[in-house]
Amino acid sequence: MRPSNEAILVIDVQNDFCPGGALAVEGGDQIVGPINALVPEFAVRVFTQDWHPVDHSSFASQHEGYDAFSMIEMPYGPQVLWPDHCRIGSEGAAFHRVLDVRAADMIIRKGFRREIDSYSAFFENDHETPTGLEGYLRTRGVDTITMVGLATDFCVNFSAVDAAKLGFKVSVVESLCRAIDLDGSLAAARTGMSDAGVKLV
Ligand code: VGL
Ligand code: ZN
Repeated sequence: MRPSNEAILVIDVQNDFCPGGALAVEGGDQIVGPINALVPEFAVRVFTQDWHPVDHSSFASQHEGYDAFSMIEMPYGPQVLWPDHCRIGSEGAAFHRVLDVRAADMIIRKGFRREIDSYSAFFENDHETPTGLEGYLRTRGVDTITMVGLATDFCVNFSAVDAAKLGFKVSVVESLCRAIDLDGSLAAARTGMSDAGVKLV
């Protein structure tokens, strides 16, 4: 058992990010068993769930003439347009059936406002609207976070960098993450996380 100041953050281990899903990440399902084995070592256990309304502005289907995986300028900055995924209440938004969700203390949903996406578990993509997770972790006495899940270069990356900026000690277990890797986004994410003081283990 790890000490009480350490939390595990399990990011977006949902059907749509696993093989067969709407935004499948290669090998996404391979990390589920090892994550189940690791979670019980932690005193504080938070899972995240990407959770979008059917008309979410990050969906390419909402922007005429734009294809999935193209870029668009949003009021809060550049945004990748995605295939429709993790629609609220859908099977795709459900956690992978093998993931032991019973072990979670807290499940935080993100991306539920139509106008703004949220990769990070801490702030929406404007980098200033909080999700409330910082307060949850601090009031539980957490100062150190281990992160695993999907996808390495998007939600794990943004969550890890934000947590480090907030002053948490952050480790990302790369063997328990899988990447989308869009145009070198994995390499950029690894550099960005290292520069932010995130430990890649
Ligand atoms: C994610 C793209 C869109 C992720 C979520 O979990 O990394 N990526 N929504
Ligand atoms: Zn999403």
